[in-house]
Amino acid sequence: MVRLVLVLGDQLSDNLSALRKCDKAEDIVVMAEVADEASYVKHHPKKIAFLFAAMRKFALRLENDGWQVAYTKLDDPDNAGSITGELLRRAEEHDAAGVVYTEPGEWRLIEALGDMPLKTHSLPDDRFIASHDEFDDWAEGRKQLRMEYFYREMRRKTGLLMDGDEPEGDKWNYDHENRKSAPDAVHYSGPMQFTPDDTVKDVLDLVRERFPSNFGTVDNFWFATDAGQAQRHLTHWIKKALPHFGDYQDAMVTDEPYMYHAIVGLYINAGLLDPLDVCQQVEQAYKDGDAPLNATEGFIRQIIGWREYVRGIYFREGPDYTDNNYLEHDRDLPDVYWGGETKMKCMQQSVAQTRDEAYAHHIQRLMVTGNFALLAGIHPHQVHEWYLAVYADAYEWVEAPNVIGMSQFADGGIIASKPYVSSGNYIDKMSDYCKSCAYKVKDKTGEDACPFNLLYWDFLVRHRNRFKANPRMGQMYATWDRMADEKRDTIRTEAAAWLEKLDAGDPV
Ligand code: FAD
Ligand code: DLZ
Ligand code: SF4
Repeated sequence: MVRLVLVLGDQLSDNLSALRKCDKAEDIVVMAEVADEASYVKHHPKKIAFLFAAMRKFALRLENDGWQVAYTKLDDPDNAGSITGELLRRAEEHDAAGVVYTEPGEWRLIEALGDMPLKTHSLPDDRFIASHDEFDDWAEGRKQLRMEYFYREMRRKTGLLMDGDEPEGDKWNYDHENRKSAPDAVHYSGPMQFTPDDTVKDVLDLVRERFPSNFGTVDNFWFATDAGQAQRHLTHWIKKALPHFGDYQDAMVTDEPYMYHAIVGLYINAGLLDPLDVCQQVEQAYKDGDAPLNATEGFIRQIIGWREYVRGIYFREGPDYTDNNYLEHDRDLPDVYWGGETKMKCMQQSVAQTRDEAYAHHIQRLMVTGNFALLAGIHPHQVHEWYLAVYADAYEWVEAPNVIGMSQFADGGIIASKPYVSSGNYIDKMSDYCKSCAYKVKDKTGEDACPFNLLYWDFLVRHRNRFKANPRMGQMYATWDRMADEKRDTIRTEAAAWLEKLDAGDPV
């Protein structure tokens, strides 16, 4: 009897386990643009357009390869509105025996598929390097789940940058070479851009019409929307930007949204690029003498280290992970995250490029928008929903550990050994933003004082009981204790007044 093969919007890979399991002569692929997936958060219009266009092209690719594909467009009058609704409709239509699918990247959907009144067969998503069992075996019995040690296992498993049993260059990690501050100029014109073809144009019209009030725009859409384009972009980046990726990985420059970053997260996460293959191509550039070791190792660590590690945490921690709120933060996400007026140049830059491109690089996400949310005490679930909505590469399995764990410390330290907080000093060191900011980064108090300076101390003092015993934070508390009483009072009073303005919706 015929089986349905579900292919989700972020499963657009030829070697997907569900496709491998089934028979193109007999079984039917089901793909559907559905309101439920498009609106469980208010996704950025470019993210929706990217996925719908890539889904439509992938469906065509499967058909050309001999598959029968039942594809439902968003505006199809018979569209059931949800993945499970579409599967039930298609099962009846084709009198199907059941559904085969590759495990989705979100508990919400895993649970919904498991509850369906249909025979289901879930297969592991083996596009990842570590299986759930491998991650759990590694994690079992460890007091701290630090990424670095997991990463070394992944190096051994993949053989990437290995010289026998030893790491290439005798060191596992070259991170200390990857912290150069903002360069005067960026010598890379950014990711390869693709002119919308007819498929993309149709989708852009649909998204404009159906999601007019979502934060962001589809104007100037240039993303790759099939595997061939994504590979062309990757080849271009390896040649033009990889050599500088390491050096300026943490740097931020005004009106340079991409720096030397790869802009491959959206393509890998949707299945257009394979993570191991990407790393092997990058390793080859190093072997050919075209990229230095610090850049190559730094990049490969992000993918086989961080990417695999956060996925492991997401599935290990279970569906309630996104409810964590260890620091009991309860402030509403302020308007500045939706483009509200602000004098803070770092926030303005990071949010504006997020609105325009559905992209911000790691340090902007962690040390600008994430840092600000943490210092200001914003409810982590609201922060999580913002990140899940606004970035083209965001799916819960990767976004939630980065936001709830790494950025907001809402999981109480499963991922991070201390909260990623900093005063304006760090942003000043790593960017040129402060030079043209209305606030003064050197001012610790006073009308023009950088809000990160005020909020940094306020955060530490508010949470002193939680962090005072953390050996990595002792020095910060010692500095606070050495300050004159009067200065400490001023900082706290001014921080409270600044937060009051934020809450009142006044431009900050
Ligand atoms: P590059 O900087 O060029 O890095 C290369 C690749 O390494 C990325 O494409 C990605 O696949 C991987 N990578 C790097 N860092 C991480 C990380 N911390 N976790 C997982 N993979 C990583 N990444 C997402 O893919 N989706 C998200 O929703 C997401 N949300 C984030 C939220 C916060 C608060 C933070 C701090 C980080 C988040 N990241 C997320 C990780 C990282 O910021 C993005 O992967 C990266 O910015 C994507 O841009 P890029 O492709 O240019 O990456
Ligand atoms: C993110 C997304 C969106 C916006 N729309 C769809 C869709 O219409 N159909 C679909 O199959 N997938 C979509 N996705 C991706 C899913 O939300 C994703 O598969 C789950 O969140 C699991 O990662
Ligand atoms: Fe951001 Fe403060 Fe620098 Fe302004 S002075 S850009 S608010 S860190």
